Amino acid sequence: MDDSNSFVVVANRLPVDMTVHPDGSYSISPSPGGLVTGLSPVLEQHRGCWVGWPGTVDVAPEPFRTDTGVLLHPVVLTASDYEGFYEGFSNATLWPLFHDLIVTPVYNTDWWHAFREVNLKFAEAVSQVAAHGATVWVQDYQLLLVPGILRQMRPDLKIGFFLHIPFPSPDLFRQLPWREEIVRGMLGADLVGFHLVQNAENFLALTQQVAGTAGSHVGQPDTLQVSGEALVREISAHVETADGRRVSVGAFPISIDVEMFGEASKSAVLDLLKTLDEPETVFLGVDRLDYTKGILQRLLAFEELLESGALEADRAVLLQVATPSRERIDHYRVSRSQVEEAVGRINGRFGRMGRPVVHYLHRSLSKNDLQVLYTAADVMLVTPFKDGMNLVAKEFVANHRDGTGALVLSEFAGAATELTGAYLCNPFDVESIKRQMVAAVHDLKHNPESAATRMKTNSEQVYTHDVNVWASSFLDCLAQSGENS
Ligand code: ADQ
Repeated sequence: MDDSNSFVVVANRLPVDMTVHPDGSYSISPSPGGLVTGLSPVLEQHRGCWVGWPGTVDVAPEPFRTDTGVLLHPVVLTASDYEGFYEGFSNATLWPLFHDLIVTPVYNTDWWHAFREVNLKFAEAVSQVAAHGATVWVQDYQLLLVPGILRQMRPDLKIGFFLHIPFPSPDLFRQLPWREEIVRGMLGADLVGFHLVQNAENFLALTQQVAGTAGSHVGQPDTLQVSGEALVREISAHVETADGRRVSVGAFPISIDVEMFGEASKSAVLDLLKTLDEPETVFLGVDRLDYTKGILQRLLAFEELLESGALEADRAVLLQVATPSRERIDHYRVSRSQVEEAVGRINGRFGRMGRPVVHYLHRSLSKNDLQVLYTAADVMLVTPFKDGMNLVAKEFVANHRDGTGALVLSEFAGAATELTGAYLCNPFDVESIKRQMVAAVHDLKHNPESAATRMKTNSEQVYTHDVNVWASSFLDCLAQSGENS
């Protein structure tokens, strides 16, 4: 067997998009997203193998190796798997539930059955490719049942699970009609990892509350110990499962590959600023178009600041890049039309011919183009209602290691626990976003030293805690898990 298979990552999506052409041929291109951004460098280093869905229904290419040496093992999903498992249970049940009910989750038994079936498919695919005793790293909320299924199929494997989105408080999680099955699925892992201590604590509390894994079945977890300075890494507590295994639980805040986000080419930045008519202040938003990201709220804040005269339409522009996402789900369609209506309205009210105040792109950009935007921006707006971490915030600050620029960041983004030099706002309160936008612009203009100190604090944090620190702290902890059972 290929020695890559001693390290296997399994995620809903492969790090590529596959497009099938009318003549039956297909093409493959890299696909953006937080998970891909976080994991690609790690797999490239390990020359590991990635099991996942290639993004087209009913067909999948044979396993193949990427240019960077990662072996990709596609899993075939049918159109009905996609609807029930992905659009349904993953994104209309779990996603809103885990993001604190920003929209109401739908509980649908058919979707749950599809979720179970597809988790079984993924587990079977891993079971076929993983070498004896391999380390398997299961990613994210779409595969919550995979650790439990794999544990039964392949007790020889070392299994880690990492959740990329928030883990809600037990009071919310207990709404889920299939809560016991999900918790038991997660406890199939040797190590369950979250971004934040709060997420890990929610999970630990839940294991004691949910019938079937609680009380007599599960021992008291250890208290989470914080090791290191203000921030939490490599902390862990343990849960004893009904079958007497010891599952470690910890917090591992994900980060970025800083090498990829140095400053952009000066001439490309100057060209962009010229195209924008040399504004005094460039605000920037970069998100998947998702209702959790608070894009509309930041547009409203910008609009109100123009209306009140706190910002001048001749001097400020807002660039908003929104990657198309989950477009067949109602709430995503509604979000998109609200955002696009607001962009049109604001430009109608405050733009001039040839000089819009909001520049809006609804598409993915290359890392190079993103870098140009990050470097050109004065104030980055990251205003999610809830976000596991938010890598965009970290990418922006990595780009401003020289201390230029300012970050306005939601206090409900996981990144807020680490980026202590950000201008923190409450995205549910448009006044709060406005206040912090104004404070950031004011400091950049009138208090540049303080602004630079704040930005350097942020970038220092990201440069000293990059994606390699995240991956190696999780994998070291996984290697040690079970040793003291
Ligand atoms: P996401 O919700 O996708 O990730 P985020 O962490 O911001 O959110 O990652 C988005 C990634 O996609 C970034 O690397 C960004 O550069 C890229 N991206 C966004 N818009 C783009 C565009 N228009 N063109 C090209 N690239 C674009 C989920 C969780 C987060 C968590 C990550 C990682 O929701 O909370 O931080 O996983 O764990």
